[in-house]
Amino acid sequence: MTRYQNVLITGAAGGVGRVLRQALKGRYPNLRLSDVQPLEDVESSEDVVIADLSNLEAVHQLMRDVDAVVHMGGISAEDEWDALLPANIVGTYNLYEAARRAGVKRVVFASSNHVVGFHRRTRVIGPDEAIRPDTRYGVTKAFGEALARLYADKHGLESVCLRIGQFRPRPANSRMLSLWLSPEDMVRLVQSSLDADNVHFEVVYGVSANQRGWYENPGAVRIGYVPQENAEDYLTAVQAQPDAEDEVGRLFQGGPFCSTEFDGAIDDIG
Ligand code: 15L
Repeated sequence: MTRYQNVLITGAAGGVGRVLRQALKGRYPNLRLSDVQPLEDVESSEDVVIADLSNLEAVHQLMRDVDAVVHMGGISAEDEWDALLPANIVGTYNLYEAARRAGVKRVVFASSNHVVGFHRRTRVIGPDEAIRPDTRYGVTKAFGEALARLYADKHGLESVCLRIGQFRPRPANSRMLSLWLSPEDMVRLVQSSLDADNVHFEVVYGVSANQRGWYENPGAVRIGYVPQENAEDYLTAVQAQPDAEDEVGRLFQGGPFCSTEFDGAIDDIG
């Protein structure tokens, strides 16, 4: 028996969204799928709503009768501020505000490892470590986490913020030996986030059980997320890949996101 009857997935046409669309079908009696882009191969039984999250009125419509939201919508990489502002800042605000007004119980928010990307790879960090965004994109995800905390504390709207590592079918480079999140573990993570009891606000690192992981993950234990896959099982294939990391990227957890537009001083980044 699942906790929620009516679950909304935003960003349902994206890479993660497509996997969740299939995996959560049938598990939650009424699944609403939304994206700004059209979805492929829509079945007559699917409840699909095309909506731009930067339009508050559209988000209110989207939220009708919803119990829980899996918010995967928005831009998922570094971009110009003019693009990130409506998609990730205004869109996430609209989502939380509409959820509050609609009486939604829980939001699962797709945050990112790029909230903490400027921590060095020699460190193991937990959810309470200082945020160190490595991009404007990372800043928008930190904003989303702050918003989630505000709505949890002020309005009792529960949130699980997933600092997703690298979601890929298989690990394909050395950074993924620490950050890989397999599709099957992604599904486990979202199901645990939706089904867990006693959630107020959690930050959970969204990674598989990687031997070289960089995270302490007490939130994962609290929500009952038990990853099953380990990037180390693909070590030979990863080592066969050319090393494409640059001087900045190889030092920091955020990798190439740290290198983008970098003109700082490496030694000043503690
Ligand atoms: C992210 O946050 C992105 O959404 C994803 O596409 C990857 O690029 C990943 O980070 C990464 O760290 O490589």
